[in-house]
Amino acid sequence: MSEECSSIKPWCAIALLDKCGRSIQVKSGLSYWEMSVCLRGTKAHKKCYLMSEGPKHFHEANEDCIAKGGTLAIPRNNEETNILRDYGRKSAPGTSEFWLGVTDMAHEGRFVDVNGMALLYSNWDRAQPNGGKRENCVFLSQAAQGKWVDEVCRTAKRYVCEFLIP
Ligand SMILES: [Ca+2]
Repeated sequence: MSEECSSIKPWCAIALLDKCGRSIQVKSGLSYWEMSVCLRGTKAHKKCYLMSEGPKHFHEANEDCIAKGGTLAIPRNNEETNILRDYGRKSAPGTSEFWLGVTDMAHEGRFVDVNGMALLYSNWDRAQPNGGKRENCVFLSQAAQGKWVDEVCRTAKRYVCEFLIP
């Protein structure tokens, strides 16, 4: 396990695998493949998604993910949306809504990710966003097949953090 993974992100690690995918010890002279894995949560390409323990307001959820070395989850394409939905169903059964790292707090109507970057992918539900200045945070709706809905930020919801892995 790398220093960075063990100290900052205890749920990600570099596994040393042989060509058959078996975990092996590091020995000098032995060839191996490095592979990123998620010890907790689930993997989507170069990120891990991790479900929160409980519900929080958007700002608290955002702070919690940052404190853990990640951000609120930002699905970047339909494949990531599907991975996130499957993971949400398994890790938080019965939870239909969880916060994503998408907001229009800074400029009403201009939704960006929590890093302040423009969105190259969005997945709005029909007639969304519709909350105007009152609703500046975004949740994923399992009931609406993973579509996005804007919502009052001071609503307590479960959330998923994402962690970029090596
Ligand atoms: Ca808004």
